[in-house]
Amino acid sequence: MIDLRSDTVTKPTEEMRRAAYEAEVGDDVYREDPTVNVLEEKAAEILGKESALFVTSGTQGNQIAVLTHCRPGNEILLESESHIFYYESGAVAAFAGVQTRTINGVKGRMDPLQIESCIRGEDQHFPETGLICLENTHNRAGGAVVPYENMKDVYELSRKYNVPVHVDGARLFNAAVSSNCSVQQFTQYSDTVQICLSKGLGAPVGSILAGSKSYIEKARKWRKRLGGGLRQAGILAAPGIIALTKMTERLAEDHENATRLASSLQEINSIEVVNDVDTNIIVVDVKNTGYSSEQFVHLLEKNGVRAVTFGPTTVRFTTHYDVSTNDIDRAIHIIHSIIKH
Ligand code: TLP
Repeated sequence: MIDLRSDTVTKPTEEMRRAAYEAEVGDDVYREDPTVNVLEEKAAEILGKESALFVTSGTQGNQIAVLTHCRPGNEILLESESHIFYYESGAVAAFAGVQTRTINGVKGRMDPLQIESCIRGEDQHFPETGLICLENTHNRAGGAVVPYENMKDVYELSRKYNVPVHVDGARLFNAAVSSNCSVQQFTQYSDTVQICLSKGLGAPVGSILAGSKSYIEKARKWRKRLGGGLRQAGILAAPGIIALTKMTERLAEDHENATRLASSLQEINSIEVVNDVDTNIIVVDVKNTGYSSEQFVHLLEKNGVRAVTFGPTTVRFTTHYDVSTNDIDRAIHIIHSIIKH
């Protein structure tokens, strides 16, 4: 089975498994887990922030970010198809008690002028704008890189209005590798950032939330409230250290495989590749094949390829560490044969 459903399906490498086995551990709620401490220090350094916190998942990291930045009754600005809005089970409403104001982006990027026009002024009728959320790469825009120039513009205007900026950087290393720059080129234009260790970077579990020292202290309390204070978490942090220090550069291979798959899919008349394939995600529209996305995904699965539905007629493929170029060529062959017959 060639599993292209998500880069979340990657399994830990041998080295990660060994590191987990050998990890020095302690009780992290007492801040006595040396491996977690190393991961958090390294993450803060790499992301160019004062401090970092190991959290259980990307969703938890984003939720802690919103909870720490906002108060109930605040309004947050975010892109209409951002993960926080689209895929986190309504958690910002359920937990933080904030309302969302969505802005349609183009390739995942929001127009700074539109953001500015949505920031609330002083008026007793209005909620306070508590946070601007960006997502990079943008999942539903097909792994699109939001250029750091756009982030800079948003960040500069956010200073004018004193509204913090959080970046859902679940795949921020993909953005950095694709743009041939350091991750700090992006994170410098944010107050806080969440990055996932468990997607293309291959760790089994975990994300990092990074920001200022005082912010991360408050975030630590929210993590505890949410039941995310783990004990001998070094077992999980050890693979995370490898993810962060050894697995980022190789994301370029996933991007090459994605481009390879996309250009071959483009040759099939009835399939339309709808995104630009900046990174490791390919979104195709299959309506001209006569199949719905569900039928198409089912057919693929029967023939040994897994993908996910992305809309009624759209399907997402995601490349990652556990699919080789050979696997991609096999997947290409399978898809061509299914569509021919
Ligand atoms: N995305 C998953 C699904 O939840 C859709 C996927 O397969 O792509 N931010 C972004 C941009 C994400 O894509 C994801 C996961 C998360 C946050 C949440 O991370 P986890 O799954 O660790 O909670």
